[in-house]
Amino acid sequence: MNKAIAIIYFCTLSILSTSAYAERTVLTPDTIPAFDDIDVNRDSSISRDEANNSKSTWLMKSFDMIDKNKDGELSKSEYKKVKSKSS
Ligand SMILES: [Ca+2]
Ligand SMILES: [Ca+2]
Repeated sequence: MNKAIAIIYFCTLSILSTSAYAERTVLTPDTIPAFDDIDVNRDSSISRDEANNSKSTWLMKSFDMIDKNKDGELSKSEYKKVKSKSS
């Protein structure tokens, strides 16, 4: 009995994690937050902290993808490339 419950539990878990993964592959949402709204300290780049504070799950997930030169910051030009791709 307990074994059956455990199997159901793990099946449910794997289904949930699969759908979460599928969501992560979405590259650009319908609405991308404005650069200036995320760049809180106005240094013309978006830090990881600013991305996390933006409440945009898309931005948090896509941060590494957008950061082409891997310096841990999103420059305005890096961000613009994503925006132009979506429109
Ligand atoms: Ca900034
Ligand atoms: Ca960068």
